[in-house]
Amino acid sequence: MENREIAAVFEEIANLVKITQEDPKWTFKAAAYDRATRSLEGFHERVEDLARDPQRKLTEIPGVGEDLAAKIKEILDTGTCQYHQELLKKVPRPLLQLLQLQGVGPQKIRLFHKELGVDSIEDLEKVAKAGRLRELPGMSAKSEENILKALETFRRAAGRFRLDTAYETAEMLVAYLKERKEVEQVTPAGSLRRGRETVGDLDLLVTGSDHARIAEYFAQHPDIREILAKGEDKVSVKLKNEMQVDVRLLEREAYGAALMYFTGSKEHNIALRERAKKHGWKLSEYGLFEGEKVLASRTEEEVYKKFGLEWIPPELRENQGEIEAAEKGELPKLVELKDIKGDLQMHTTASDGRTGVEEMAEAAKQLGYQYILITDHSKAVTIANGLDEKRAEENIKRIHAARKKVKDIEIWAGAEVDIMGDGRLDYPDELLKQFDIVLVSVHSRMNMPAAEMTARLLKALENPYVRILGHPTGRQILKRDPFQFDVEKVFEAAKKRGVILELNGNPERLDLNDRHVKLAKERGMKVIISTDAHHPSHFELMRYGVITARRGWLEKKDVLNTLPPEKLLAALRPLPK
Ligand code: DGT
Ligand code: CA
Ligand code: CA
Ligand code: ZN
Repeated sequence: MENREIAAVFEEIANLVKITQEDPKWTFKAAAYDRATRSLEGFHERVEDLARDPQRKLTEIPGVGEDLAAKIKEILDTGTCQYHQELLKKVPRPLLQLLQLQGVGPQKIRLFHKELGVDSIEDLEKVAKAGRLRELPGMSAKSEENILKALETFRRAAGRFRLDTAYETAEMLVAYLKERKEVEQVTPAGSLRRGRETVGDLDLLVTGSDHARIAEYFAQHPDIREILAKGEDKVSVKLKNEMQVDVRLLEREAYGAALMYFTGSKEHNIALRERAKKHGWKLSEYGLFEGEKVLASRTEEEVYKKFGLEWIPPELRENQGEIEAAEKGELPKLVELKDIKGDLQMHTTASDGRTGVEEMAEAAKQLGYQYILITDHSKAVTIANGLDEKRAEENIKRIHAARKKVKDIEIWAGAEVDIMGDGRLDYPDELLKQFDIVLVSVHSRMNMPAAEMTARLLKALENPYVRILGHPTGRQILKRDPFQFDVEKVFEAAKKRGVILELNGNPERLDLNDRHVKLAKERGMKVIISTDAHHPSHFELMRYGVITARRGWLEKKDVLNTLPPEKLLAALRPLPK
């Protein structure tokens, strides 16, 4: 069992305690479970391994006392916990779904449930549309409108999963399938292979010697909730995490054609089929045919070649000009994970990160990075324990001290400085000038009208110390829409001033998104890809940033943190004298 699965149970307990409020000490209890949840999510080793070690104790985990240690043990042993189950009986299941709405927490859920008898998302939608929420204590017409917006976002997102969730699930299933000796190849296709920011369902393509037996084996996976269809060459299932998986068993001879077909996108496939038609050919999941004759089918390269095209990387297959570029031999040579030489946004225990500067630096070195930029939050972000001026100066000293301890990597002192509502920065210039690199971003008042937000961003970019604009649109995937502003204007101003745009590679954000990244490239701008790591393990999220950059057609030269340290510094906006 993974740490985050245990953490998820604790998180739900905390929410249930806050919704029911039956326990006389509920605030205390909820806080304890909240603390333990965070601590489990950030714990540096597998809790399951820790539990197995007779020399050690679960109470080594910060925020975990005897009582919570017993609960963890129970979850590890039985997969569930009595206390959690009892709490669940007190709350209608669909009510908990409300937690997925942006800006709706346990307190509001309790309020809606108690005052208006809301038991589900559907109920909430009804009372919100009837204008009944605004009358509740602590609510207003504005907060009611926000709930309606959150409902709309939720409806749009329903049934889709974040790229990282899909990736992890696919990796787990691929490993499971590969355990069987009958299985030869397993490749995730569909939107996952194209690296889309969200994935509807997983499409796994399998070749092997005994289809029926492989299908039988797959259908026994313990994470399957329901088998939707099972034939000789296809199994469709719904997993316990609600994700649908289509497993297709294929013939080796047609693997390339099938891989192309099921990778999509549909638009890309349609464009290729049109091309086939012009030649009097037919393209299907079984191959490229002229009459009965197979022209190509075994590998993707062969099929593309027959069309006179270079092989097209899956991330580009959206019919956005990639076929034309392949025809001219002008496909971009896309940036790769191994090109990345450093990470330029991360947080430490000074603000809301979970480890210190040295641990982050050591971990970065392990990845072969040549530099990192520490960017703890500024004071306006109180929930992330942002640093006031005095603590920021101490943090700079701490970062400088770490340089002496961890060699062979540049450790730059930076900050993620908040852009205030009026576009001013959260720190004065006297402090800003002490950082090596200043990154700025918006974390508050994201609902302001577009014109006001545009002015706010433009004002922030005027500050001569600003060198990177962090997560420029503020969106959180499947959770929070981007804030509204004039993207073209802000890009133009950033370019003029030499401010680099961040592609925040954290899969919760992917901000800039693929289209904005492509737009930036078309405007002749560079980006940096960062992970916004709060723990060394988050450095791995770089892969999602790189995938998104690839979807935006970026090459190595378009991404500044592929440069060695001195070249990167030279490419940033020059600092005032
Ligand atoms: P998703 O699952 O919604 O994130 O998106 P995809 O792209 O994975 O779509 P999915 O799972 O419906 O189908 C997988 C691939 O199969 C898709 O990318 C292209 C191919 N495909 C599916 N339906 C059609 C179709 O009607 N025509 C063509 N040409 N290809 C299709
Ligand atoms: Ca799919
Ligand atoms: Ca599918
Ligand atoms: Zn941020």
